[in-house]
Amino acid sequence: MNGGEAEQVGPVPGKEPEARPYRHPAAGWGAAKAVTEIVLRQGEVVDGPRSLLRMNHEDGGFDCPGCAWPDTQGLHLDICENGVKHATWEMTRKRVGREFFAAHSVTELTQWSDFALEDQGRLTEPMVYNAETDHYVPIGWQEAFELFGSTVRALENPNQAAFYTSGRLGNEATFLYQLMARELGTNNLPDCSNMCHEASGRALTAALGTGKGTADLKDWETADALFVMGVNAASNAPRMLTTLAQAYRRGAQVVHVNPLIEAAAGSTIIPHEFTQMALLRATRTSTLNLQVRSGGDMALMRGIAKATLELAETDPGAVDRQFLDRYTVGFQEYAALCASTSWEEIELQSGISREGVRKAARVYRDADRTVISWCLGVTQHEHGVDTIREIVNVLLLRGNIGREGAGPSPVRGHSNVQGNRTCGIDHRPPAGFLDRLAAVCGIDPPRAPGLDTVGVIEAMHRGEVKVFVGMGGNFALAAPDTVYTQAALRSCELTVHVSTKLNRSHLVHGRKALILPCLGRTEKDEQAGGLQGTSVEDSMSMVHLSVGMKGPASPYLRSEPAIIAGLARAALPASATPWEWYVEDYDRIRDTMARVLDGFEDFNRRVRLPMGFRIKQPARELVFLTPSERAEFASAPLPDVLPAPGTFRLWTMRSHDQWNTTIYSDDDRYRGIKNLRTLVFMNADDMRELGIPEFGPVDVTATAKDGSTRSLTGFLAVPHDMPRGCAAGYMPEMNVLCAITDYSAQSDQPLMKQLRVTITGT
Ligand SMILES: Nc1nc2c(c(=O)[nH]1)N[C@H]1C(S)=C(S)[C@@H](COP(=O)(O)OP(=O)(O)OC[C@H]3O[C@@H](n4cnc5c(=O)[nH]c(N)nc54)[C@H](O)[C@@H]3O)O[C@H]1N2
Ligand SMILES: Nc1nc2c(c(=O)[nH]1)N[C@H]1C(S)=C(S)[C@@H](COP(=O)(O)OP(=O)(O)OC[C@H]3O[C@@H](n4cnc5c(=O)[nH]c(N)nc54)[C@H](O)[C@@H]3O)O[C@H]1N2
Ligand SMILES: [Mo]
Repeated sequence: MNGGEAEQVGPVPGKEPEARPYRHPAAGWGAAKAVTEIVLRQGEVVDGPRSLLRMNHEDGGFDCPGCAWPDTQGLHLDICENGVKHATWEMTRKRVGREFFAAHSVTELTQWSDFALEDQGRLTEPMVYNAETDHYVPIGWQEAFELFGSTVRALENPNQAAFYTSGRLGNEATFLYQLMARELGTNNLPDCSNMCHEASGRALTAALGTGKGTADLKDWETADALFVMGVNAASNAPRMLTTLAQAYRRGAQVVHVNPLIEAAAGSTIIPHEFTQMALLRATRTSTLNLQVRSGGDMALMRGIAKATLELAETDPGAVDRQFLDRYTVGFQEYAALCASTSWEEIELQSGISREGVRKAARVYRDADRTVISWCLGVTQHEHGVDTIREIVNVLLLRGNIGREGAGPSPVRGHSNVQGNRTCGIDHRPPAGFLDRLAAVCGIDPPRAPGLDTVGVIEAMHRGEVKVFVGMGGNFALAAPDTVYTQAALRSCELTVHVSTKLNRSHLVHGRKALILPCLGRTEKDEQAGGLQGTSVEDSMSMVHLSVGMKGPASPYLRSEPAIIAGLARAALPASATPWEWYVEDYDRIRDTMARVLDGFEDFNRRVRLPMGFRIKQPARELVFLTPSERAEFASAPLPDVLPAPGTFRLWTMRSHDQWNTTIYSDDDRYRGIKNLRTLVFMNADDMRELGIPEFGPVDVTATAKDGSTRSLTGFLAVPHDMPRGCAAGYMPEMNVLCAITDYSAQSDQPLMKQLRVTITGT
């Protein structure tokens, strides 16, 4: 698409919305067809496919910039439809250069759809906002750095700056970025993880003394039971489908817990099994589906624990007494809590009958080894931390930790979001990390906690944060409370975005604004010391090197480490940190990281091993870095998750055809939706009761914790198989509904899966 003909997101004029149940296996030919269309649309007929064959290789090539699912050894075609979409989106031949910005004012561009903005192609050179003409105009790299440097140097204190990270950033750039922030004197390091797995980190740290899951892909491949909770795997972690299908074939149990029966809870055609593809032969990816109510996961887990403990009265093998005695604390209290939680309460709060809960408990009891995994359906709730601790309680009962085929396994989002945290993106950094950073890097890092995503938005609003740097991502759209967040960004003195593509955040800018275009992960990164690779960490703590294959989209692009070094030198002219020297050869950054970060010893050698290396995890070795030095049971009360009469619990989620704020089309294939994003999924009985017909227009009004309301009008209601009292729709269109004050007291995560709404026909 070109010029001003913005494509509408939402009901498309002339295109009829469709909603039909999807009755086919996930992946397979539908996915293959979608891949072909995407590749052709991006004009990548020649380089695209050849580069894709180098994705996720064990002996080089680049890491898929899509999700954080780990790579499989020896499998050279383990790529998925959505990974391909994601990589080709970056490899497009379209360019958005200075002529484009000269032709369109910022005010004009704000009228464009988000799809149209990103669809202009790759950014090619640094741009600065000119307030007099309301256009972005070219600026040299050095001048751009100096604009940042002089603005930061003029701040009254460093906490007036904030440094956001989107989870794509490689480890080496991550390390330099946090070093710059801390050398400046602030821990204001909000990141996208504040919106996705903050709850997981907090719960696992409290229970097990590690912020990450302990299970790896081998464990998934050897477990007797896999629980998959609150994740739409077929769209958001598609390579998990292969693991689930293989689990089913070897006779393992696969239990899906989700208010929706998502495509992964059916069957799949494994994409690299060519005979399966040819014969359209599908393998099941589920043995049990439990349609919990929104927020009902904790009650379900409590029920599984209760049933397991009941079994243990006559079946001594139901719980692992030795493990409990040797490695845990708090079991007696938890057992008493399970006994005193009534079945009625468990049924009511989970939305699952006691027979259903007992069935799941039976699966759990009969499995020697169990992995429980989860994603946003569990984390983005008020009680996300308590729910994950309840998951760990269940695992502890049967000693499902510290051995093969078992353990907790959060499914992370962005391809390096886990690595970002490991390498120092943390607004609440542990003292030990800061001590080592101080000793090795010779800086005096601030000790006071910094601001997270929600905190930064509020501080910008109050005028306390004046410089916002976005290292990737699309903060203006991804963050909650769109109107409030955008006003906050506009009140800044300077906004800086390091990006590959044009997006909304560039248009919602401060008084001064920079767009700094960077190399993508698919591109060659040449520095003085030769071709550089950068490392990433997947969902399962495997760290490996990613090396780009393609020539850069423009000769003026710089790598993320180089851009950070330029910004740092300008803001800290007298810094003793060898910024320029680091950028010449990333091995030098890695050598420093090896001295600062736990588990990164001998980093440069180990990262070059065929599959990289796994960061050692104490909890995996049954060493628990908790106050009691044991795994700790939690005994939290069950929250009341029932919607008040007349209201719904609404969650926001992704369609199959989007990557967070990047929307590829208005379709959501596995949920049977075509040509529609401004929709609300509802239970058919709820719609009938409210007199709302299929595709009937509705108003959705959310009431925040503080009583304030936010509305969307003219969304179309679509009946879907889901529990009553639940409703769902797409992010980021629905982010306006999520008040800035609505974040979890346990994790500070915005309640993106727990909006209290009324829905009325119009
Ligand atoms: N193609 C693609 N891949 C992606 C992304 C993308 O946008 N596109 N985003 C990446 C990122 S950053 C992340 S964090 C992950 C997100 O991966 P997901 O967590 O799959 O993301 P969502 O689309 O928000 O889907 C949430 C799921 O939770 C379910 N759910 C909602 N409420 C509840 C509940 O109360 N209990 C339970 N058990 N389930 C519930 C929803 O029905 C839905 O299936 O995916 C990553 N991968
Ligand atoms: N309502 C609601 N809101 C949500 C969520 C939800 O479930 N519901 N989910 C939340 C979650 S889990 C997340 S992770 C956030 C996502 O929040 P973000 O990570 O901030 O958003 P993305 O859409 O992933 O960012 C896309 C942009 O990243 C830039 N980009 C792409 N590749 C690169 C690269 O290699 N380098 C750099 N520097 N830039 C690049 C491009 O310019 C692109 O426009 O959204 C959150 N918002
Ligand atoms: Mo995420």
